[in-house]
Amino acid sequence: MQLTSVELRHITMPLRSPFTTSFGTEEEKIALLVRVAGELRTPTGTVEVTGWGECVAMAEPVYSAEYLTGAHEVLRRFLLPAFFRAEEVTAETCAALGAGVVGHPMAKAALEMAVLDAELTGRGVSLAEYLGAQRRRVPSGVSVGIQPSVATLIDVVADYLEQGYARIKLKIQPGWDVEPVRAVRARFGDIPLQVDANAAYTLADADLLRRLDDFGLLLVEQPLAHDDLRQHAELAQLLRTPICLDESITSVRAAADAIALRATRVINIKPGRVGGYLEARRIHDLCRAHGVPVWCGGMLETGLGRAANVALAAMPGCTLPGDVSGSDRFYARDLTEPVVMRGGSVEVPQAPGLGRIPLPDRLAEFSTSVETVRR
Ligand code: OSB
Ligand code: MG
Repeated sequence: MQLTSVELRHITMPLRSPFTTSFGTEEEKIALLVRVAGELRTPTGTVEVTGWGECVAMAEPVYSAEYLTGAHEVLRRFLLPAFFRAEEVTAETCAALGAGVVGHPMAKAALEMAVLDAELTGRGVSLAEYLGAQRRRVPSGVSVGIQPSVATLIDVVADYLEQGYARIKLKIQPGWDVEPVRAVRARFGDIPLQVDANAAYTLADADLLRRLDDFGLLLVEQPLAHDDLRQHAELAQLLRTPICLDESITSVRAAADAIALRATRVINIKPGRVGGYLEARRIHDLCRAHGVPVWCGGMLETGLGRAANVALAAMPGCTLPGDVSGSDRFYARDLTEPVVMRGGSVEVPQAPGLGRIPLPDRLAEFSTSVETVRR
């Protein structure tokens, strides 16, 4: 397609409850939506198409170096001019068009997602079909933030288990690790359980982390810093619990290095963190070839990104439940028709494109600013 205009829209949505990790507390969801418009050449002529992307950069650079207004700036000043200069933009050429910009995978991913949505919608193909996803439903895991007390945690986990969630992930940090895990195991028995440290430990904490081995966890996610690949490899020698990397896996090359170094036995794929769904698919394929289980991570996406993640989670190598919970885990009212978790799973969207579009009234309600950039 040839791009004619791109809208950069900021939205703010209330969260049902604050979400606390080792890097801070989210009180509300702030997102940057990218809407591309262009002309798509098809065998029967040229059609006008539009597509939506969601940037998962957080308001502050606490999970990765990117942050939302920075992503907006990179898109407006550097990526969009390069994309507007191109005669032809396809999802497959987005990475090359953005290659002159170092880093900023979340900004790039949002733009690629919008181009992909426009193309797939124009051709009547669903993202699931495009990715080669095979399942109609995927198991739904839930990420549980750090709670004010163990008693509260038990209530929160009990509620998610009652709703049917297929796997529980507990956020941990120094001072909130062995005790909450022990309490959840003691209360709920042999449920599928894993933990996520968001890089809050160092190798000096190996003895403490080894105590988690007593609890039969599926995995421990990103215990050490994002650039501590070698240290993760050393830690892996000391733990029985499989290490799963999240923040460290920024590309298919990083994934290959982590596997080769034996720094990770499982990989969390987040399309935003790796520059888009195409790189996400390459990581999936690499891991599958190496017998490394993968699962789809989450970044508190609105229904737009959530539906797209469900399609990724339906790929054959995603053999562990992802952080693809129902919309109502975070939002009383989502931006789109909700993603619904029922009986521990969510349905893979089959509609053309991402499978969801913003509801016009919700979009108007949640929007805080819109900038339109033209060719
Ligand atoms: O580390 O997986 C993470 C949310 C924001 C930033 C980082 C992470 C998370 C989650 C997933 O834990 C939450 C979700 O979208 O379900
Ligand atoms: Mg994580």
